[in-house]
Amino acid sequence: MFDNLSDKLQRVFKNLRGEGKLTTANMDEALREIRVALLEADVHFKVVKQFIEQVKEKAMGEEVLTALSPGQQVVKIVRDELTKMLGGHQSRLRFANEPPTVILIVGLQGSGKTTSAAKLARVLGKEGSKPELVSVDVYRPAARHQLSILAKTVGAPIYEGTPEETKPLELARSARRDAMQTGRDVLLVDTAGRQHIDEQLMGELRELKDALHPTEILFVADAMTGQDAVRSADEFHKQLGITGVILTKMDGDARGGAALSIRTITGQPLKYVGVGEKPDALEAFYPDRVASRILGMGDVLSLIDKVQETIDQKTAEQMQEKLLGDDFTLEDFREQIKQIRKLGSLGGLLDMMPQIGPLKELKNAKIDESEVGRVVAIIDSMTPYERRNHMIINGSRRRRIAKGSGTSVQDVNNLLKQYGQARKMMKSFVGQAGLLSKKMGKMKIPGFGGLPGF
Ligand SMILES: Nc1nc2c(ncn2[C@@H]2O[C@H](COP(=O)(O)OP(=O)(O)O)[C@@H](O)[C@H]2O)c(=O)[nH]1
Ligand SMILES: [Mg+2]
Repeated sequence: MFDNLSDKLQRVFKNLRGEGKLTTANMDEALREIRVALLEADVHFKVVKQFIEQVKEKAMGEEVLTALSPGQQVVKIVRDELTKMLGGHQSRLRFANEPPTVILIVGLQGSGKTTSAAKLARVLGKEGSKPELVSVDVYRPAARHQLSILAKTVGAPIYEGTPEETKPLELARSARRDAMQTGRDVLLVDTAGRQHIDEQLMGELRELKDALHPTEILFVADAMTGQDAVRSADEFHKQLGITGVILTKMDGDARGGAALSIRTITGQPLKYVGVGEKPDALEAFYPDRVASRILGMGDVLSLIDKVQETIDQKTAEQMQEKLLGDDFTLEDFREQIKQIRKLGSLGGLLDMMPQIGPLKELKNAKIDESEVGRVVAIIDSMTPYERRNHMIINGSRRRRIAKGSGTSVQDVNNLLKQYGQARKMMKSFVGQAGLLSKKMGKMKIPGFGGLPGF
Protein backbone atom coordinates (compact mmCIF):
# COMPACT_ATOMS: atom_id res chain seq x y z
CA MET A 1 0.00 0.00 0.00
CA PHE A 2 1.26 3.46 -0.92
CA ASP A 3 4.73 2.02 -1.53
CA ASN A 4 5.78 4.22 -4.43
CA LEU A 5 4.37 7.39 -2.97
CA SER A 6 6.04 6.63 0.30
CA ASP A 7 9.43 6.12 -1.32
CA LYS A 8 9.16 9.31 -3.35
CA LEU A 9 8.05 11.53 -0.50
CA GLN A 10 10.80 10.24 1.71
CA ARG A 11 13.31 11.06 -0.98
CA VAL A 12 12.00 14.63 -1.22
CA PHE A 13 12.45 15.13 2.50
CA LYS A 14 15.88 13.65 2.47
CA ASN A 15 16.94 16.20 -0.12
CA LEU A 16 15.32 19.01 1.78
CA ARG A 17 17.18 17.97 4.87
CA GLY A 18 20.45 18.34 3.00
CA GLU A 19 19.69 22.02 2.51
CA GLY A 20 20.61 24.14 5.47
CA LYS A 21 17.86 26.69 5.08
CA LEU A 22 14.47 26.71 3.48
CA THR A 23 14.31 29.11 0.60
CA THR A 24 11.59 29.86 -1.89
CA ALA A 25 13.68 28.05 -4.46
CA ASN A 26 14.27 24.77 -2.65
CA MET A 27 10.74 24.78 -1.28
CA ASP A 28 9.33 25.20 -4.78
CA GLU A 29 11.46 22.33 -5.96
CA ALA A 30 10.24 20.12 -3.12
CA LEU A 31 6.61 21.04 -3.75
CA ARG A 32 7.01 20.26 -7.43
CA GLU A 33 8.32 16.81 -6.58
CA ILE A 34 5.54 16.17 -4.08
CA ARG A 35 3.02 17.17 -6.71
CA VAL A 36 4.44 14.73 -9.25
CA ALA A 37 4.55 11.96 -6.63
CA LEU A 38 0.88 12.47 -5.81
CA LEU A 39 -0.20 12.58 -9.43
CA GLU A 40 1.77 9.41 -10.11
CA ALA A 41 -0.04 7.80 -7.21
CA ASP A 42 -3.24 8.53 -9.18
CA VAL A 43 -4.55 11.13 -6.76
CA HIS A 44 -7.32 13.30 -8.23
CA PHE A 45 -5.83 16.49 -9.72
CA LYS A 46 -8.14 18.74 -7.71
CA VAL A 47 -7.04 17.08 -4.50
CA VAL A 48 -3.40 17.49 -5.45
CA LYS A 49 -3.86 21.15 -6.25
CA GLN A 50 -5.57 21.87 -2.95
CA PHE A 51 -2.95 19.91 -1.04
CA ILE A 52 0.00 21.71 -2.59
CA GLU A 53 -1.58 25.10 -1.97
CA GLN A 54 -2.16 24.30 1.67
CA VAL A 55 1.35 22.98 2.25
CA LYS A 56 2.87 25.94 0.46
CA GLU A 57 0.89 28.46 2.45
CA LYS A 58 1.83 26.85 5.76
CA ALA A 59 5.46 26.19 4.84
CA MET A 60 6.03 29.77 3.84
CA GLY A 61 4.71 30.96 7.15
CA GLU A 62 6.90 32.92 9.52
CA GLU A 63 7.51 30.21 12.14
CA VAL A 64 8.74 27.72 9.61
CA LEU A 65 11.29 29.98 8.01
CA THR A 66 12.72 31.00 11.34
CA ALA A 67 12.57 27.53 12.88
CA LEU A 68 15.72 25.74 13.90
CA SER A 69 15.19 22.91 11.44
CA PRO A 70 12.81 24.01 8.72
CA GLY A 71 13.01 20.65 6.95
CA GLN A 72 11.50 18.97 9.95
CA GLN A 73 8.73 21.53 10.05
CA VAL A 74 7.87 20.83 6.46
CA VAL A 75 7.56 17.09 7.10
CA LYS A 76 5.21 17.87 9.92
CA ILE A 77 3.12 20.13 7.71
CA VAL A 78 2.93 17.47 5.02
CA ARG A 79 1.93 14.88 7.55
CA ASP A 80 -0.80 17.10 8.95
CA GLU A 81 -2.13 17.93 5.49
CA LEU A 82 -2.03 14.27 4.43
CA THR A 83 -3.99 13.38 7.54
CA LYS A 84 -6.53 16.05 6.66
CA MET A 85 -6.73 14.81 3.09
CA LEU A 86 -7.50 11.32 4.41
CA GLY A 87 -10.31 12.64 6.57
CA GLY A 88 -8.66 13.98 9.73
CA HIS A 89 -9.98 11.73 12.44
CA GLN A 90 -11.14 8.16 12.40
CA SER A 91 -14.78 8.03 11.40
CA ARG A 92 -16.61 5.41 13.38
CA LEU A 93 -19.88 3.73 12.52
CA ARG A 94 -22.96 5.35 13.95
CA PHE A 95 -25.66 3.38 15.68
CA ALA A 96 -29.38 3.99 15.83
CA ASN A 97 -30.99 5.05 19.10
CA GLU A 98 -33.55 2.31 18.65
CA PRO A 99 -32.06 -1.01 17.58
CA PRO A 100 -31.65 -2.55 15.16
CA THR A 101 -29.23 -0.22 13.42
CA VAL A 102 -29.61 -0.78 9.69
CA ILE A 103 -26.49 -0.60 7.54
CA LEU A 104 -27.05 -0.62 3.80
CA ILE A 105 -24.09 -1.92 1.81
CA VAL A 106 -24.08 -0.62 -1.75
CA GLY A 107 -21.77 -0.47 -4.74
CA LEU A 108 -20.99 -1.80 -8.17
CA GLN A 109 -20.78 -5.48 -8.99
CA GLY A 110 -17.60 -7.21 -7.91
CA SER A 111 -16.45 -4.37 -5.69
CA GLY A 112 -16.54 -6.56 -2.59
CA LYS A 113 -19.94 -5.84 -1.02
CA THR A 114 -20.79 -9.37 0.02
CA THR A 115 -17.31 -10.06 1.36
CA SER A 116 -17.26 -6.75 3.23
CA ALA A 117 -20.72 -7.34 4.72
CA ALA A 118 -19.46 -10.56 6.29
CA LYS A 119 -16.19 -8.98 7.39
CA LEU A 120 -18.09 -6.14 9.01
CA ALA A 121 -20.35 -8.62 10.83
CA ARG A 122 -17.21 -10.21 12.24
CA VAL A 123 -15.74 -6.88 13.37
CA LEU A 124 -19.02 -5.77 14.96
CA GLY A 125 -19.38 -9.10 16.73
CA LYS A 126 -15.89 -8.72 18.17
CA GLU A 127 -16.81 -5.26 19.41
CA GLY A 128 -19.77 -6.62 21.31
CA SER A 129 -22.63 -6.00 18.86
CA LYS A 130 -24.99 -8.73 17.69
CA PRO A 131 -25.16 -8.32 13.93
CA GLU A 132 -27.49 -10.14 11.55
CA LEU A 133 -26.99 -10.38 7.81
CA VAL A 134 -29.41 -10.38 4.89
CA SER A 135 -28.79 -10.46 1.17
CA VAL A 136 -31.34 -8.71 -1.01
CA ASP A 137 -29.57 -9.62 -4.24
CA VAL A 138 -32.64 -11.40 -5.61
CA TYR A 139 -31.26 -11.54 -9.13
CA ARG A 140 -28.43 -13.91 -8.38
CA PRO A 141 -29.18 -16.86 -6.09
CA ALA A 142 -25.46 -17.59 -6.07
CA ALA A 143 -24.80 -14.21 -4.47
CA ARG A 144 -27.19 -14.98 -1.63
CA HIS A 145 -25.67 -18.39 -1.20
CA GLN A 146 -22.20 -16.78 -1.03
CA LEU A 147 -23.35 -14.62 1.88
CA SER A 148 -24.84 -17.65 3.67
CA ILE A 149 -21.51 -19.40 3.55
CA LEU A 150 -19.59 -16.35 4.70
CA ALA A 151 -22.09 -15.77 7.51
CA LYS A 152 -21.31 -19.23 8.87
CA THR A 153 -17.59 -18.54 8.71
CA VAL A 154 -17.90 -15.37 10.73
CA GLY A 155 -20.51 -16.81 13.07
CA ALA A 156 -23.32 -14.33 12.37
CA PRO A 157 -26.93 -15.34 11.73
CA ILE A 158 -28.42 -14.64 8.32
CA TYR A 159 -32.04 -14.05 7.42
CA GLU A 160 -32.68 -16.48 4.57
CA GLY A 161 -36.24 -15.40 3.69
CA THR A 162 -39.25 -17.39 2.58
CA PRO A 163 -39.96 -18.50 -1.02
CA GLU A 164 -42.68 -15.82 -1.19
CA GLU A 165 -40.26 -13.03 -0.41
CA THR A 166 -38.99 -12.29 -3.89
CA LYS A 167 -38.51 -8.54 -3.71
CA PRO A 168 -35.55 -6.77 -2.06
CA LEU A 169 -37.88 -4.61 -0.02
CA GLU A 170 -39.91 -7.55 1.31
CA LEU A 171 -36.77 -9.40 2.26
CA ALA A 172 -35.22 -6.43 3.99
CA ARG A 173 -38.37 -5.64 5.95
CA SER A 174 -38.75 -9.20 7.15
CA ALA A 175 -35.09 -9.33 8.06
CA ARG A 176 -35.48 -6.24 10.18
CA ARG A 177 -38.49 -7.74 11.93
CA ASP A 178 -36.52 -10.93 12.48
CA ALA A 179 -33.59 -9.00 13.95
CA MET A 180 -35.91 -7.18 16.30
CA GLN A 181 -37.58 -10.38 17.44
CA THR A 182 -34.33 -12.25 17.98
CA GLY A 183 -32.57 -9.40 19.76
CA ARG A 184 -29.99 -8.62 17.09
CA ASP A 185 -28.91 -4.99 17.29
CA VAL A 186 -27.39 -4.44 13.83
CA LEU A 187 -28.81 -5.50 10.46
CA LEU A 188 -26.33 -5.53 7.59
CA VAL A 189 -28.10 -5.43 4.23
CA ASP A 190 -26.03 -6.69 1.30
CA THR A 191 -27.53 -5.29 -1.90
CA ALA A 192 -27.25 -6.21 -5.56
CA GLY A 193 -24.74 -4.43 -7.74
CA ARG A 194 -24.56 -3.67 -11.43
CA GLN A 195 -21.63 -3.22 -13.71
CA HIS A 196 -22.62 0.38 -14.24
CA ILE A 197 -24.82 2.80 -12.37
CA ASP A 198 -28.31 2.57 -13.81
CA GLU A 199 -31.69 3.99 -13.00
CA GLN A 200 -33.23 0.69 -11.97
CA LEU A 201 -30.50 -0.03 -9.42
CA MET A 202 -30.70 3.46 -7.98
CA GLY A 203 -34.50 3.22 -7.80
CA GLU A 204 -34.25 -0.02 -5.87
CA LEU A 205 -31.68 1.39 -3.46
CA ARG A 206 -33.71 4.53 -2.90
CA GLU A 207 -36.71 2.40 -2.09
CA LEU A 208 -34.68 0.47 0.48
CA LYS A 209 -33.37 3.68 1.94
CA ASP A 210 -36.85 5.21 2.29
CA ALA A 211 -38.31 2.12 3.89
CA LEU A 212 -35.49 1.15 6.24
CA HIS A 213 -34.08 4.52 7.31
CA PRO A 214 -30.54 3.12 7.46
CA THR A 215 -28.13 4.75 9.90
CA GLU A 216 -25.28 4.09 7.51
CA ILE A 217 -25.17 3.69 3.74
CA LEU A 218 -21.70 2.38 3.05
CA PHE A 219 -20.41 2.53 -0.48
CA VAL A 220 -18.03 -0.31 -1.27
CA ALA A 221 -15.39 0.44 -3.89
CA ASP A 222 -12.49 -1.49 -5.34
CA ALA A 223 -9.31 0.49 -4.62
CA MET A 224 -7.57 -1.04 -7.61
CA THR A 225 -9.90 0.81 -9.98
CA GLY A 226 -8.39 4.11 -8.81
CA GLN A 227 -10.23 7.21 -10.01
CA ASP A 228 -13.13 5.09 -11.33
CA ALA A 229 -13.84 4.16 -7.73
CA VAL A 230 -13.83 7.83 -6.77
CA ARG A 231 -16.14 8.75 -9.65
CA SER A 232 -18.71 6.09 -8.81
CA ALA A 233 -18.59 6.96 -5.10
CA ASP A 234 -19.31 10.54 -6.04
CA GLU A 235 -22.18 9.51 -8.32
CA PHE A 236 -23.71 7.25 -5.67
CA HIS A 237 -23.43 10.04 -3.17
CA LYS A 238 -25.17 12.50 -5.46
CA GLN A 239 -27.97 10.10 -6.32
CA LEU A 240 -28.46 8.25 -3.06
CA GLY A 241 -26.53 9.98 -0.32
CA ILE A 242 -23.89 7.74 1.23
CA THR A 243 -22.51 8.07 4.76
CA GLY A 244 -19.13 6.42 4.29
CA VAL A 245 -16.88 4.30 2.15
CA ILE A 246 -15.30 0.88 2.45
CA LEU A 247 -12.34 0.62 0.11
CA THR A 248 -11.57 -3.00 -0.73
CA LYS A 249 -8.55 -4.74 -2.28
CA MET A 250 -6.11 -2.29 -0.74
CA ASP A 251 -3.78 -5.28 -0.54
CA GLY A 252 -3.48 -5.20 -4.32
CA ASP A 253 -3.32 -1.45 -4.72
CA ALA A 254 0.23 -0.13 -4.84
CA ARG A 255 -0.71 3.45 -5.70
CA GLY A 256 -3.37 4.51 -3.25
CA GLY A 257 -5.02 7.17 -5.44
CA ALA A 258 -8.58 6.24 -4.51
CA ALA A 259 -7.86 6.24 -0.78
CA LEU A 260 -6.20 9.63 -1.03
CA SER A 261 -8.92 11.28 -3.14
CA ILE A 262 -12.24 9.86 -2.05
CA ARG A 263 -12.72 11.99 1.04
CA THR A 264 -12.05 15.31 -0.62
CA ILE A 265 -14.07 14.52 -3.74
CA THR A 266 -17.16 13.01 -2.10
CA GLY A 267 -16.96 14.72 1.28
CA GLN A 268 -17.71 11.33 2.84
CA PRO A 269 -15.27 9.51 5.13
CA LEU A 270 -13.39 6.33 4.45
CA LYS A 271 -14.43 4.07 7.32
CA TYR A 272 -12.86 0.71 6.59
CA VAL A 273 -10.36 -0.82 4.21
CA GLY A 274 -10.34 -4.39 2.91
CA VAL A 275 -6.86 -5.83 2.88
CA GLY A 276 -7.40 -9.40 1.71
CA GLU A 277 -9.94 -12.03 0.78
CA LYS A 278 -10.18 -13.66 4.19
CA PRO A 279 -13.00 -12.70 6.60
CA ASP A 280 -10.59 -11.09 9.05
CA ALA A 281 -9.02 -8.80 6.43
CA LEU A 282 -10.92 -5.61 7.24
CA GLU A 283 -9.34 -2.74 9.13
CA ALA A 284 -10.77 0.44 10.57
CA PHE A 285 -9.29 3.43 8.77
CA TYR A 286 -7.19 5.86 10.79
CA PRO A 287 -6.11 8.89 8.72
CA ASP A 288 -3.30 9.91 11.08
CA ARG A 289 -1.79 6.45 11.23
CA VAL A 290 -1.92 6.03 7.48
CA ALA A 291 -0.34 9.45 6.91
CA SER A 292 2.49 8.53 9.27
CA ARG A 293 2.91 5.21 7.53
CA ILE A 294 3.13 6.90 4.12
CA LEU A 295 5.86 9.17 5.43
CA GLY A 296 7.82 6.22 6.76
CA MET A 297 7.18 7.04 10.38
CA GLY A 298 5.67 3.65 10.95
CA ASP A 299 2.35 2.81 12.39
CA VAL A 300 3.10 1.55 15.81
CA LEU A 301 -0.47 1.97 17.00
CA SER A 302 -1.86 -0.38 14.33
CA LEU A 303 0.95 -2.76 15.15
CA ILE A 304 -0.09 -2.78 18.78
CA ASP A 305 -3.71 -3.38 17.77
CA LYS A 306 -2.69 -6.32 15.66
CA VAL A 307 -0.49 -7.79 18.34
CA GLN A 308 -3.26 -7.40 20.86
CA GLU A 309 -5.86 -8.96 18.64
CA THR A 310 -3.69 -11.95 17.84
CA ILE A 311 -1.86 -12.62 21.03
CA ASP A 312 -3.79 -13.83 23.95
CA GLN A 313 -4.06 -10.80 26.22
CA LYS A 314 -3.27 -12.60 29.44
CA THR A 315 -0.15 -14.24 28.10
CA ALA A 316 0.99 -10.91 26.73
CA GLU A 317 0.55 -9.17 30.06
CA GLN A 318 2.37 -11.88 31.96
CA MET A 319 5.13 -11.67 29.41
CA GLN A 320 5.42 -7.94 29.84
CA GLU A 321 5.68 -8.21 33.56
CA LYS A 322 8.38 -10.81 33.16
CA LEU A 323 10.27 -8.67 30.72
CA LEU A 324 10.20 -5.72 33.01
CA GLY A 325 11.02 -7.82 36.01
CA ASP A 326 13.97 -9.31 34.14
CA ASP A 327 12.94 -12.94 34.53
CA PHE A 328 12.22 -13.74 30.91
CA THR A 329 13.18 -17.40 30.76
CA LEU A 330 13.68 -19.83 27.92
CA GLU A 331 10.21 -21.18 28.69
CA ASP A 332 8.80 -17.71 28.04
CA PHE A 333 10.91 -17.49 24.92
CA ARG A 334 9.36 -20.71 23.65
CA GLU A 335 5.87 -19.39 24.41
CA GLN A 336 6.68 -16.14 22.69
CA ILE A 337 7.88 -17.84 19.54
CA LYS A 338 4.65 -19.79 19.39
CA GLN A 339 2.69 -16.55 19.73
CA ILE A 340 4.73 -14.77 17.12
CA ARG A 341 4.06 -17.61 14.73
CA LYS A 342 0.36 -16.79 15.09
CA LEU A 343 0.99 -13.29 13.82
CA GLY A 344 1.98 -14.62 10.42
CA SER A 345 4.63 -13.30 8.14
CA LEU A 346 6.98 -10.60 9.28
CA GLY A 347 6.32 -8.66 6.11
CA GLY A 348 2.94 -7.30 7.18
CA LEU A 349 4.20 -6.36 10.61
CA LEU A 350 7.29 -4.62 9.37
CA ASP A 351 5.16 -2.52 7.05
CA MET A 352 3.73 -0.91 10.13
CA MET A 353 7.02 -0.24 11.84
CA PRO A 354 9.10 2.88 11.41
CA GLN A 355 11.34 2.30 8.44
CA ILE A 356 14.65 2.67 10.12
CA GLY A 357 17.71 1.36 8.34
CA PRO A 358 18.02 -2.40 8.47
CA LEU A 359 14.35 -2.99 9.29
CA LYS A 360 13.48 -2.02 5.76
CA GLU A 361 15.63 -4.84 4.43
CA LEU A 362 13.77 -7.34 6.56
CA LYS A 363 10.49 -6.49 4.91
CA ASN A 364 10.23 -9.59 2.78
CA ALA A 365 11.45 -11.96 5.45
CA LYS A 366 9.07 -14.74 6.37
CA ILE A 367 8.93 -16.67 9.58
CA ASP A 368 10.57 -19.97 8.80
CA GLU A 369 8.30 -22.73 10.07
CA SER A 370 11.02 -25.37 10.28
CA GLU A 371 13.17 -22.93 12.25
CA VAL A 372 10.34 -22.39 14.70
CA GLY A 373 9.93 -26.16 15.07
CA ARG A 374 13.65 -26.56 15.73
CA VAL A 375 13.72 -23.87 18.38
CA VAL A 376 10.76 -25.39 20.17
CA ALA A 377 12.35 -28.87 20.03
CA ILE A 378 15.60 -27.58 21.52
CA ILE A 379 13.88 -25.85 24.40
CA ASP A 380 11.74 -28.95 24.98
CA SER A 381 14.92 -30.97 25.41
CA MET A 382 16.17 -28.84 28.27
CA THR A 383 15.39 -29.60 31.89
CA PRO A 384 13.00 -27.16 33.58
CA TYR A 385 15.92 -25.96 35.69
CA GLU A 386 17.95 -25.18 32.61
CA ARG A 387 15.08 -23.29 31.06
CA ARG A 388 14.90 -21.02 34.05
CA ASN A 389 18.65 -20.63 34.44
CA HIS A 390 20.17 -20.37 30.99
CA MET A 391 23.56 -19.40 32.44
CA ILE A 392 24.25 -22.93 33.58
CA ILE A 393 23.95 -24.43 30.10
CA ASN A 394 27.59 -25.34 29.54
CA GLY A 395 29.29 -27.39 26.85
CA SER A 396 28.25 -30.83 28.02
CA ARG A 397 24.65 -29.72 28.60
CA ARG A 398 24.62 -28.24 25.11
CA ARG A 399 25.75 -31.56 23.64
CA ARG A 400 23.06 -33.42 25.53
CA ILE A 401 20.35 -30.96 24.45
CA ALA A 402 21.45 -31.14 20.83
CA LYS A 403 21.28 -34.92 20.90
CA GLY A 404 17.90 -34.93 22.62
CA SER A 405 16.37 -32.58 20.09
CA GLY A 406 18.00 -34.07 17.01
CA THR A 407 19.89 -30.85 16.29
CA SER A 408 23.52 -29.81 16.44
CA VAL A 409 25.50 -28.02 19.15
CA GLN A 410 25.74 -25.14 16.69
CA ASP A 411 21.93 -24.96 16.61
CA VAL A 412 21.79 -24.87 20.40
CA ASN A 413 24.42 -22.15 20.49
CA ASN A 414 22.46 -20.12 17.96
CA LEU A 415 19.29 -20.47 19.91
CA LEU A 416 20.92 -19.28 23.13
CA LYS A 417 22.32 -16.34 21.25
CA GLN A 418 18.90 -15.49 19.81
CA TYR A 419 17.40 -15.77 23.23
CA GLY A 420 19.96 -13.31 24.57
CA GLN A 421 19.16 -10.87 21.79
CA ALA A 422 15.43 -11.33 22.25
CA ARG A 423 15.74 -10.49 25.92
CA LYS A 424 17.40 -7.25 24.98
CA MET A 425 15.15 -6.36 22.09
CA MET A 426 11.88 -7.30 23.71
CA LYS A 427 12.71 -5.24 26.68
CA SER A 428 13.19 -2.14 24.64
CA PHE A 429 10.48 -2.56 22.06
CA VAL A 430 7.48 -4.70 22.93
CA GLY A 431 7.92 -3.97 26.59
CA GLN A 432 7.55 -0.26 26.07
CA ALA A 433 4.95 -0.34 23.35
CA GLY A 434 2.82 -2.90 25.13
CA LEU A 435 2.95 -1.17 28.44
CA LEU A 436 2.20 2.17 26.89
CA SER A 437 -0.80 0.81 25.06
CA LYS A 438 -2.01 -0.79 28.26
CA LYS A 439 -1.66 2.37 30.25
CA MET A 440 -2.93 4.80 27.72
CA GLY A 441 -5.58 2.81 25.95
CA LYS A 442 -6.07 4.28 22.54
CA MET A 443 -4.35 7.52 23.38
CA LYS A 444 -1.80 8.81 21.01
CA ILE A 445 1.72 8.26 22.20
CA PRO A 446 3.06 11.77 22.60
CA GLY A 447 5.94 12.64 20.35
CA PHE A 448 6.17 9.10 19.17
CA GLY A 449 9.03 8.32 16.90
CA GLY A 450 9.79 11.90 16.11
CA LEU A 451 10.39 12.52 12.48
CA PRO A 452 12.51 10.22 10.39
CA GLY A 453 16.14 11.07 10.17
CA PHE A 454 15.98 14.41 11.87
N1 LIG B 1 -7.66 -9.25 -2.37
C1 LIG B 1 -8.88 -8.85 -1.97
N2 LIG B 1 -9.96 -9.36 -2.54
C2 LIG B 1 -11.17 -8.96 -2.12
C3 LIG B 1 -11.30 -7.99 -1.09
N3 LIG B 1 -12.63 -7.78 -0.90
C4 LIG B 1 -13.29 -8.59 -1.78
N4 LIG B 1 -12.41 -9.30 -2.52
C5 LIG B 1 -12.70 -10.26 -3.61
O1 LIG B 1 -13.40 -9.60 -4.64
C6 LIG B 1 -14.30 -10.49 -5.28
C7 LIG B 1 -15.69 -9.89 -5.34
O2 LIG B 1 -16.21 -9.77 -4.02
P1 LIG B 1 -17.75 -9.81 -3.67
O3 LIG B 1 -17.87 -9.59 -2.22
O4 LIG B 1 -18.39 -11.02 -4.20
O5 LIG B 1 -18.25 -8.53 -4.48
P2 LIG B 1 -19.74 -7.98 -4.69
O6 LIG B 1 -20.15 -8.37 -6.07
O7 LIG B 1 -19.64 -6.51 -4.57
O8 LIG B 1 -20.61 -8.59 -3.63
C8 LIG B 1 -14.24 -11.79 -4.49
O9 LIG B 1 -13.42 -12.68 -5.17
C9 LIG B 1 -13.61 -11.38 -3.17
O10 LIG B 1 -12.90 -12.43 -2.57
C10 LIG B 1 -10.11 -7.44 -0.49
O11 LIG B 1 -10.12 -6.58 0.39
N5 LIG B 1 -8.92 -7.92 -0.97
MG1 LIG C 1 -22.41 -9.62 -3.81
